[in-house]
Amino acid sequence: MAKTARPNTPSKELLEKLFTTAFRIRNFESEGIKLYRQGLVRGYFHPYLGQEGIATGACAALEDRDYIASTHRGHGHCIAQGAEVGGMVAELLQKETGYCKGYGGSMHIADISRNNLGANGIVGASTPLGVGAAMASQVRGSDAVTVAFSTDGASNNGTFLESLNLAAIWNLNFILIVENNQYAVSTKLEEATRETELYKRGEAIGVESHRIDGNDPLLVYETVADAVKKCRAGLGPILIEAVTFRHSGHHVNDPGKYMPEEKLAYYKERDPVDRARDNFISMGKAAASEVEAIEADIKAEFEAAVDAAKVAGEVTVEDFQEFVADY
Ligand SMILES: Cc1ncc(C[n+]2csc(CCOP(=O)(O)OP(=O)(O)O)c2C)c(N)n1
Ligand SMILES: [Mg+2]
Repeated sequence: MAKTARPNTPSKELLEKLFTTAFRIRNFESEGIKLYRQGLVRGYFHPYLGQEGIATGACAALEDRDYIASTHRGHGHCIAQGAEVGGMVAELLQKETGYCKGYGGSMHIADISRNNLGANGIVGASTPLGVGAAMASQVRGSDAVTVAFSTDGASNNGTFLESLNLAAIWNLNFILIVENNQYAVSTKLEEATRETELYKRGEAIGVESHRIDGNDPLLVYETVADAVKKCRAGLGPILIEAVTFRHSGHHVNDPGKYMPEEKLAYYKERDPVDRARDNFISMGKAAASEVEAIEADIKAEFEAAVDAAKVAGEVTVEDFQEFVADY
């Protein structure tokens, strides 16, 4: 079950990183939604608001050689893995300077240069994709670890267990993080399964599994750091169920009326971004001026990204044909 012990005193550097990443994701999502409302973003947009602690903590525990595979709610994973906000905003605005030259949009941002295998629209796909990457690392003789971010909805999907089982029998360096936000669109988890403690799915097939508070970025970091160490020592794979809740509906056009107000209030009181900020101030002894400067820089970074994307070139069908031919 949940781990609460704090193995080491976190460094100020780590606390700053966690706060900076969590705030950058929060700002990207809040401001991105405004761009969507202005009609500048086409397609879907699934906000990661409320879940920032998971991507933030997990990716902070990884080294450059490690991989991630993401979901349809992927902006946070991408940012936490170090992506350029400029390329992400340009992708949302379908500009040629975007990560996928504007052809992918919100649900397909991949950043191969940082070993981010990308977001995708197929619920549950991150698990087999991640297991494939972990297998490739093993074949190459690398100790790289792959983290697949997955979801409560995907946990009832066949590939979830099939892939995790393969990772287990092959002893892959694979960490499956199940972001249990308790809903798949408007379907409550307890309507989708009898067993709502999802870490037990891993235990059932002999995989070390944990259930933690996903709204605590430091706890996520510590749990994933420990899992990474175990994987590199040949003790993988490991499943981590991170319990959380979205702050909004399934996507930007879903008002989320089915989400109980009391529950939303409960999770908002345990806001992961506020927790990262509080930790930075209390444990990291950060001054208010340091926090304000970080927030101002991140806001300015996003605004500059929007300005640049607005004047960047639009993609064309001819470019698309050439782009596809290149690959
Ligand atoms: C294989 C597959 N089935 C169905 C869908 C339609 N769909 C899109 S999102 C979603 C629910 C997602 O819920 P969950 O997996 O818990 O992720 P969350 O949105 O909560 O992050 C569904 C069913 C899909 N994209 N892919
Ligand atoms: Mg869900």
